[in-house]
Amino acid sequence: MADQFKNFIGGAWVEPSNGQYFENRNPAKQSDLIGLFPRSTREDVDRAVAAAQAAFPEWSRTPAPARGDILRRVGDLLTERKDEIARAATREMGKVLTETRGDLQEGIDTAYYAGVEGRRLFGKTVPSELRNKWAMSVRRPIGVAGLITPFNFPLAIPTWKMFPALVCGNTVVIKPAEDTPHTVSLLVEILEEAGIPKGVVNLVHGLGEEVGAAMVDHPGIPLISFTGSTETGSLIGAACGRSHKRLSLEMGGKNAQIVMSDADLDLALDGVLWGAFGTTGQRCTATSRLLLQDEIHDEFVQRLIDRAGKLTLGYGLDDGVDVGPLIHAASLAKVEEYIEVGKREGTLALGGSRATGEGLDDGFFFQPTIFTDIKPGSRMATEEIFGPVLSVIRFKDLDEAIRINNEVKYGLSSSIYTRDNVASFRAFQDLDNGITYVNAPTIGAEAHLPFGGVKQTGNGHREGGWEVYEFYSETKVCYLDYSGKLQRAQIDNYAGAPY
Ligand code: UN1
Repeated sequence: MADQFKNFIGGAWVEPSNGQYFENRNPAKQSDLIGLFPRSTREDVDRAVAAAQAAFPEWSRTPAPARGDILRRVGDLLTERKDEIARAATREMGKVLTETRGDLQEGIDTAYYAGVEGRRLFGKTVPSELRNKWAMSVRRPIGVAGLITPFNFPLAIPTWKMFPALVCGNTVVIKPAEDTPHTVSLLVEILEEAGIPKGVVNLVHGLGEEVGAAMVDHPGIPLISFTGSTETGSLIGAACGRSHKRLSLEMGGKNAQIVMSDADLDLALDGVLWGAFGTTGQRCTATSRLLLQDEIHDEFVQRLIDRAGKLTLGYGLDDGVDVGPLIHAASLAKVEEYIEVGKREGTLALGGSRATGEGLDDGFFFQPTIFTDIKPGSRMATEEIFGPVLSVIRFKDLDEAIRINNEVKYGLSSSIYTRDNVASFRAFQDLDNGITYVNAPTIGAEAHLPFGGVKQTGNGHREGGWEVYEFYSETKVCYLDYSGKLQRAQIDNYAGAPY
């Protein structure tokens, strides 16, 4: 009998109101059933929101440094259980253990950053234009934060959203991806152990179109943070626009690594292998376009094919494995569709098929795949695939590379390999992305810097770093007039002035 997991509402682990569950299986070994998770409904969301609303007055008045203290304890507990939770994350998500350990570390970094931020949460004090009057701004919590998180960073992304929300004094309802519910259950266990008060964090498992939709529609949730596809983000954006909810969207990417002919090619090769095939290409920051300058194109492609062809596929908990499976059958089917598009639009230079053989047949494995001769503007050059598929595009000079990089609707990350300072600064200035790396791949954002993209990757907000604290709090401006008389701004201070 498989383990049956629960929701966490109002400080108690509870069954879903309808008694329904869904299966969570290992994407590398479909016969491995991890557990049954609640297939919750609107009623469960209602209960979670009610619990979060009830906890809000006390939590929002708890001093921010005390809220931060709980998150420091969460950081300590995550550190103690890092390996165990990383293993659970690999089992349900598929990426290799080194990567899930990195995922855990990103959560730990986020916890300690948030812990300290509880002692900052700066407002501003500025001079008033009037005598004997004080003017300043402070940050206030908003209410119940609704968090909807994806499968690809099963621990880090929930922490990016939850910890800043909590430090700012909000209470939380979280719905993790249905592919990776176990990791977030373990995170919530840790929050409970660290002493988070009842109702401050509520976990509702279920499907996006059921639980996620109920959260987006819920009048008791004034703020939604979502990471996932641009298509789903558009639906959420429309719904939140109608009800004037505060919304942070972090969505698709079509990230390019540019290699100039003067680059350290060994370094650029390591970078693209990690950027394109790490996490099986399932990062919003994954490298899905490789832009090569004419002079080095042929040599680089050859070396890349040699190296990529040697990557070892397998179960992420086994030693020596470089690349895990795709997350589920629908993702495999989507990648297979793009292989057909790629064959029409370019030349298949490596891979292109489902990976089979010993240890692979029971999972959603796909060969690292490279297409060359891809033209800017084509589907392979512009659409997000979210799998181990790399499109190689040739360019003549930096201006052309910049133009190609920018010719997509997304704008998350970009990378350039060069030894030329001028090219580096041109890249910082002209590439239309939220993040640009020089001599490093398109992945690898650090928890203490703002994370997010321009154009249709996002809606102007950032996660991580110092900026996310603005998203999770509202500015309140406070004036105190101790002059003892009515002072009219803009009027009395200019009375009698010659201008
Ligand atoms: C994502 O791509 O979905 O920069 C998040 C990175 C990670 C976070 C990625 N630190 O690749």
